[in-house]
Amino acid sequence: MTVKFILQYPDPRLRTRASDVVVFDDALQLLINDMFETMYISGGIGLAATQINVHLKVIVMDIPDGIGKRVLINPTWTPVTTELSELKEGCLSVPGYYDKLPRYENVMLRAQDSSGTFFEENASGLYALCIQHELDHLLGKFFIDDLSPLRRKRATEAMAKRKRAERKKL
Ligand code: QAP
Ligand code: CO
Repeated sequence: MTVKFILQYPDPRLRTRASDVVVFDDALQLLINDMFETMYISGGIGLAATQINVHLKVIVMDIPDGIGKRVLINPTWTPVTTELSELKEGCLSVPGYYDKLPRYENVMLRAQDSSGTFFEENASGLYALCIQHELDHLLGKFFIDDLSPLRRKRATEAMAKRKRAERKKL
């Protein structure tokens, strides 16, 4: 297993739209393993292949609160209720920045597992939020895109501060 480099906002490669997975082979299994390894080392709960510069519809998650590990291939979701969530979200590609966005509290997930079998699942709370966040990555979208200019400025400043701190370490 290999820990991959996670692209950092505003890397333009994060804007790439992912393609469907059509072959469920050993290479896909290797990619999934590397994604879990990369996510765990970085202390994340969700990672989209886009973030390691692989532009396929593959997401891994390990959600606390009893949900656990998930592999989502070619996923889609639809809202189940109009209720919105109030949770803060973060992103391994924008470390150190957390914010609340309007997200659905309940969604229906439809995806394939690592062997290509379709499954459907009702998701709520943190799991539903993570699905919506990670699916955005596959579309080349980003959780800070829709923020007000003021909050986006805060996010950009948090990233710049972190970059300065990293340079000092070298
Ligand atoms: C997406 O994000 C998510 O800033 C997954 O310094 C997050 O795993 C969906 C992380 C929250 C729903 C709720 C962020 C790690 C991890 C950071 C992550 C950081 C270290 C983010
Ligand atoms: Co993210």
